[in-house]
Amino acid sequence: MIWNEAKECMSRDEMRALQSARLVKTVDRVYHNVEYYRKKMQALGIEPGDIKGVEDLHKLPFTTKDDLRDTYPFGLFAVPQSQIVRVHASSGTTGKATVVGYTRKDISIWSECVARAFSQAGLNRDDIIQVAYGYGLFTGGLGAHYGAENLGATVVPMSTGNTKKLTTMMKDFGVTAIACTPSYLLHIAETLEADGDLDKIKLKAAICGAEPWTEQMRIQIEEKLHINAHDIYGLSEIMGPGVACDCQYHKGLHVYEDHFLPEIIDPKTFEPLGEDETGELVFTTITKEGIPLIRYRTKDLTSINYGKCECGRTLARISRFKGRSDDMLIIRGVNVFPSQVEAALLELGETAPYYMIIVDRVNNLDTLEIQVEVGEEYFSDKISELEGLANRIGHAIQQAIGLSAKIKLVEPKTIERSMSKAVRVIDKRKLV
Ligand code: DLL
Repeated sequence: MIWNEAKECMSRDEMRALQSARLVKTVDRVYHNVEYYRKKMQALGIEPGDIKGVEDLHKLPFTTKDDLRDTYPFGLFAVPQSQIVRVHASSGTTGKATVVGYTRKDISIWSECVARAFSQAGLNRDDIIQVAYGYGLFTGGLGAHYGAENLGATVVPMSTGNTKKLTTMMKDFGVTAIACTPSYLLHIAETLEADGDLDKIKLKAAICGAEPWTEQMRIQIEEKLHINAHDIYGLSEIMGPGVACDCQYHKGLHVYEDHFLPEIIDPKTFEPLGEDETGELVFTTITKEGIPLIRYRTKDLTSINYGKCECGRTLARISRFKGRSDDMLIIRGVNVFPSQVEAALLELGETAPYYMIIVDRVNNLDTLEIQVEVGEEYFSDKISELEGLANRIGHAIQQAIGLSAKIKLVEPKTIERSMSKAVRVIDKRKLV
């Protein structure tokens, strides 16, 4: 079923016309209602009338997380506070949190977008969806919750924190779908397996996101749990989960372009890039009332494709994320993405999917250690094979990232399990 066929299957010309009309309104709204944007546009000599459609998008200034911090907490809101019915905030590792506000209409559009994503995962009102993203200021829990309700499904609002209770309810309630981070789902699968419960569940789909994961990991989850695993993307600044999601063909994530106008730019020159070229994803929200953002730089690296999908949708598709322009590690002058290490480990297929990348600097030289969890048997009857396995991993990683790494194999459950976003990199160089 296509949730909103009228919007998801329109021709490129129709979509562009809709986006243009909505962009013009948005620019007018932020110019008149948000002093910060008005000043930014005036500094560039732009007036709302200069923006006649999508073709003029490049004239507009970018917005970054710093702009949200500079106007903390409500400085970019475009409506009076009395019209804001909810705020969320992203955890932000440095500085102040970035705060976003939603009007009643924003919440309604958000829940429709998430419902579209769930419907792309084959779910409908007959499903029982366990939401195991964190509830609270993070957009994951409430975003998925409202979307599942909008779909008409039965929601089990688990949040994170009690995996045993979650698996018990999953069995007892006959839960058919789960929404959580991919790393948490792996932990849930591990718990089910340890308790001998894998064949006692009715799960058929998972809608995972909020952190980077690889296609190999998605397939591993599917095989372990005998389900379909979908990739859902979003960010609090733009809305939360439900900005894009993949369909049953898993050939990219459909962007709900009737609400979020995407661009791919070169993160160094800021020049727009063409179809299928990898660069930084930038969004302009074209229906948001609470905090409309113009050309928001997500720092997420991906490419975009405008071809029609096998599912029938014409919505642009973004490819699986290649990381963030700011989580890229530079080790001994080489650019390294944590997802490359993960892909190499999973491809090798001899270890658990838990790893930690530790970067340090000794005598002005970068060091790279990768800790990987291996099966218990390597610490008992297969102990003589430990060294061989470490060598194979070292070789696979060298092939993947072009750098040698010290491989430290650790016992099961050594690496901390995450219930939200997994921390997979410790860069000690930054702590000095
Ligand atoms: O993580 C919203 C969300 C909740 C998305 C639940 C999906 C599911 P933030 O906390 O603002 O919002 O973090 C946004 O997380 O810029 C990406 O770097 C990363 N991210 C989110 N989804 C994916 C994904 C939520 N599917 C940041 N793949 C984004 C890779 C993702 N990275």
